[in-house]
Amino acid sequence: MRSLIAVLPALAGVAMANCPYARGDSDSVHANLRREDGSAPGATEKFLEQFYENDGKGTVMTSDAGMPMEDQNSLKAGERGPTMLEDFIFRQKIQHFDHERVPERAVHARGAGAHGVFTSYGDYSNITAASFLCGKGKETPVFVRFSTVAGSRGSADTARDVHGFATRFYTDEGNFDIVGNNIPVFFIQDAIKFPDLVHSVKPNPDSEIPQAATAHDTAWDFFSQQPSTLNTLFWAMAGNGIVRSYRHMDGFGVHTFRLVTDDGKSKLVKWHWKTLQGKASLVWEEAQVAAGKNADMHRQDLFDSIKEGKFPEWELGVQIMEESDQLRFGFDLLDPTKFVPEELVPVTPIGKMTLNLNPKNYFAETEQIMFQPGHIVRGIDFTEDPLLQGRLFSYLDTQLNRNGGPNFEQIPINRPRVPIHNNNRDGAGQMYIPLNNAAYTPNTLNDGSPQQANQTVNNGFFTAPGRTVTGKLLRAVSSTFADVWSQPRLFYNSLVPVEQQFLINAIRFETSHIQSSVVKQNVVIQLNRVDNDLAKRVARVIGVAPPAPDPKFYNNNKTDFVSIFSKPLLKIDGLKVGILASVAPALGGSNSSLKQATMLKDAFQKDGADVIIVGETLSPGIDQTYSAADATGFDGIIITDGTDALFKPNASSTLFPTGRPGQIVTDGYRWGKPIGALGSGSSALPAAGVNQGPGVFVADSASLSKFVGLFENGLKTFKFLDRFPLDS
Ligand code: HDE
Repeated sequence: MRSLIAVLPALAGVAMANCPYARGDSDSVHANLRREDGSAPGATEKFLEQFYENDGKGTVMTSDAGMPMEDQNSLKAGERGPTMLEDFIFRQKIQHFDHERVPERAVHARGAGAHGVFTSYGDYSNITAASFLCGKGKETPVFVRFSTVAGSRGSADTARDVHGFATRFYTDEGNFDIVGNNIPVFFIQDAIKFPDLVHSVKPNPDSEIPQAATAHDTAWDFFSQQPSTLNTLFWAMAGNGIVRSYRHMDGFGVHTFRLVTDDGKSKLVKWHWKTLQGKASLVWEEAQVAAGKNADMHRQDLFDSIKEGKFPEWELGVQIMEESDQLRFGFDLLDPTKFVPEELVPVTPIGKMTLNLNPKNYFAETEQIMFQPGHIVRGIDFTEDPLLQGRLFSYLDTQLNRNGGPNFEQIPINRPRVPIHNNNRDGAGQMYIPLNNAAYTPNTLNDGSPQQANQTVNNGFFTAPGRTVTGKLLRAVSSTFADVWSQPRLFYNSLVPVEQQFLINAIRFETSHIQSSVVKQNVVIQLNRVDNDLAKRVARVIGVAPPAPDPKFYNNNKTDFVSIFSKPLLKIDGLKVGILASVAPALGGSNSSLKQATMLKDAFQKDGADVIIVGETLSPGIDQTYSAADATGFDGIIITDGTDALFKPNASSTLFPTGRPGQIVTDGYRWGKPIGALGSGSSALPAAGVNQGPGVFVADSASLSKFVGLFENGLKTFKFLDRFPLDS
């Protein structure tokens, strides 16, 4: 009795002390919920709160099984080892570490994601029964993951590539994913060719070179043997392949889908995400340098913008077409290598998406989100597009491979925001404790539950009732998919001359890496079916005979919706202005330069731009040194008054590599960025190779506010195209 009394308070004490160690302890979690930009937690945090682990502050280290312990030294036999097999603490820690990785995505391995909210502009029940679109102002939580395609998880963000734009809507009738890209077309017309496409663009099997690049023989061998790739290839070789940031690109569902009303009437649609920042792209050399200077450029841009409360936004729109329109436009709406020019079918905006919350843990959220085109909801349906049909298998299958078991929908980021009831059971990592012992349908022992749901009963998903499919079984491409050359030409015709030049330069760069003369020749044959001038300009550089025109392939069609460089940005939010100052008196620098830089910083920041003041040393007021700064980090560059000595060619100092400040200005100018110079700073321009002209803003220090206004317009123009020479 005595001993029991002695033990009980002790046990109670242990239990009390253990409380704060528990994962998800509520006080710490609430602290985690506070948003970095100061705004209130939204529906997403309220849902995820149950999964947030506390940050561990003030707690005691435990094993995974909850036992308080130390983990800094293994258990050894004697001071000088060896380690004991008995050391379960060592084994658990190392085993968990050994299994930290899951297979990276087979494609789209490199990416970044964010949470947000989608708001419907109206009640669209006249075209779809989808509940997230059935009310003006209706909000639905979303998670978006942007990506590149070919590179592995650690590859550089600015590799030239198609970009993924995958959106999960956590609707009140289940999860709906638009697993799209930033290009409205795809390389192939049948999913069975996807492994061929991917094997050809991935690094060579023997050397595993090159990383995240199509500039090699196998890719162009496939492209030229499979000309359905040409349309997507042209989009990717133009600015869409090297975007300024994820915020500055559009997204597309690519395939034609169906919207279906409650009473079963269907329309065909193409999904569009239109960036409300405006579209912007890098130039190739800039993208290449950025890959070395900041391989995380896009990931960082997204994370920082959201952290600073500059929430990126996109408008969701649909091109709405009738079932009878399938062959109306001169191509087949089931062919994913075709886009519908907006002149033919305008995009109807139906809602807005705002990304307003960064993940709290990259692996748990961004790495573990598992999208599927098969995540669909009532009111939306597939089409017979053979690429889409194949994707419906591939994504489900690949998630099983990545997760190692079938319960991946139970992972917090994948969980729907509605209760789940079905008879799927067991499997590795089952997170629920099912209580229904009649795990089959039909049953009487569980009152027939869970009940079935369909078009008329319980608001269930249903296939559009009007869909009919008949035909002989055959392995062949539809004859309605045959013309693969008109649309790359339409795309090419629609670019301004400098953009056409960029595209040609890109193809020249890529094809210059081809070793096989047969492949080079085949590439020129296909390019010539798009445009003879383009084919000749490429052929000249890669040593292939110039081809004769092949007019039966050519058209003069154009669309106004594909050029990137000819349109100004809509906002300057989150664009980076580098203000070059000098604080080292030995170089002629002074506090007045820093004072001016600070005044400029205030003015630009008020209008949404980010400002980085560059100086020789990280003294107060300086954000970055000349040792670290680079033109790839800035969308516009300004030289402050009194700093000209810094920009002399070969200006040297013990504080930065020789010539570095001037190189920043030279590169920024060559890459088309707005350049500003104040007061005597303007005398630095000629030495840096900057010619007066569009996008070069020179002012005296007395007219700062007018200068800021002009420079901000320059940021919106983004790239000054007259600086890029055209082939003569
Ligand atoms: Fe994908 N694709 N894909 N794809 N795809 C994958 O699924 C596949 C296609 C797209 O951020 C994989 O979860 C096949 C078109 C995005 O997590 C895989 C075919 C479009 C993402 C897969 C296509 C896409 C993927 C790899 C031809 C634009 C990243 C990991 C039929 C409409 C999603 C994964 C994320 C990812 C297969 C073609 C977009 C292997 C078989 C067309 C944005 O399942």
